[in-house]
Amino acid sequence: MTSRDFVPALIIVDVQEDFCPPKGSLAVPNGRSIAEPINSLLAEPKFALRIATQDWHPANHISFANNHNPPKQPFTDSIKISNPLNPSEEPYTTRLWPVHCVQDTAGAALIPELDTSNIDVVVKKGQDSRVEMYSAFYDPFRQPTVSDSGLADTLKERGITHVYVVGLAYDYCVKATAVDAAKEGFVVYVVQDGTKAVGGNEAWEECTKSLEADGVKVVRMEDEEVQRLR
Ligand code: VGL
Ligand code: ZN
Repeated sequence: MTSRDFVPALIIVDVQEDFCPPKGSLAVPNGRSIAEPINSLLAEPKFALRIATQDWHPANHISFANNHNPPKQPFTDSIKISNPLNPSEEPYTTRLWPVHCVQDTAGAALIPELDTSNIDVVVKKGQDSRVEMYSAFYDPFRQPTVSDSGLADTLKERGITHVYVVGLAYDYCVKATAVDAAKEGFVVYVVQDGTKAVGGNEAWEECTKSLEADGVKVVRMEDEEVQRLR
């Protein structure tokens, strides 16, 4: 690959009913409003690959507060989880959520405002009940990885060099996906017009700093990184 190669892919993360007002169980404020900028990105001619992801949980998923005994409070409570294949390794604390994006339910559907006609690949993630999976690539465990969506292989097979990430939510699945894409060696941009945060302004600032520290550039629609897609 020479430095002049530009083979961009678009990854649209979890633009699903449960993450959008008015009825989503884990609605991100103004989540539905990102459909318009995302549709205009989808129409950019230079994308070699347009991917949508869906959070796609079994009903007994570990991230649902009511699956714990005694039941826990969504949003405020967290639990310590460790690698189900290697329980002494890699424990970390993860936040619990309301039931959301259960496989084959209306809440798991992509929102109808999204123009899905030129989406090439749909990646389903979070299907293993034992692990949380914010990233569209894999769960956070490495000794070993428990669940891999195959997304890195898909991008590499197509010769992708640059990845543009949008969707929901900025401070969770968009962030984790963008950081893993950078670790996989792609040049990664998050287009801020195409994303919203669960945690409001404070979360927004913190997330932007942490993305930049991990080598992801946060850009806007009018910036040259987006304009070069025309
Ligand atoms: C997400 C919380 C739980 C996301 C998914 O798509 O950002 N957030 N599951
Ligand atoms: Zn989820």
